[in-house]
Amino acid sequence: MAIESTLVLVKPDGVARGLVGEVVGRIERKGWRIERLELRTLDRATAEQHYAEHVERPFFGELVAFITSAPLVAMRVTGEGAIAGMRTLMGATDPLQAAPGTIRGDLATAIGENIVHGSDSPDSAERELGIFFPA
Ligand code: 3AN
Repeated sequence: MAIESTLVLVKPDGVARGLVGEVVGRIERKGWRIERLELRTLDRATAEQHYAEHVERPFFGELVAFITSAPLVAMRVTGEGAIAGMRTLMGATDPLQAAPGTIRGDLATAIGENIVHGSDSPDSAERELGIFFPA
């Protein structure tokens, strides 16, 4: 497995619930490195660019409204197998299906407020890191 970088977001629900430390702690204890970390409120254009693959989905408007509603924490996380590994640490998209021990399985109940985002492939990671942390 290669050293990879992925984009992780603690979404507005996670920040509002005081779960930034919990998510950061799990990433650090896993052994990955946090190379960039920023608290910011997304503007609409950036949010639409980030979620471009979901533009046709019925929940797109809701998704953009939510992600721009309050500050989030964006991170560049780097380490062995970090892209797929972060998805495992997060758990399934629907927190009620997510395994215990995962972030979503332990800490969330609603699919629209599932605390974290992590890039789902090397291509997504490159695209999303370019949006949040352009060189
Ligand atoms: P993941 O975040 O696990 O990669 P995606 O990419 O399928 O999941 O969905 C992106 C985000 O869209 C999810 N994190 C979730 O907040 C939201 N979402 C996904 N499916 C639904 C749905 N059926 N209703 C409302 N929001 C959804």
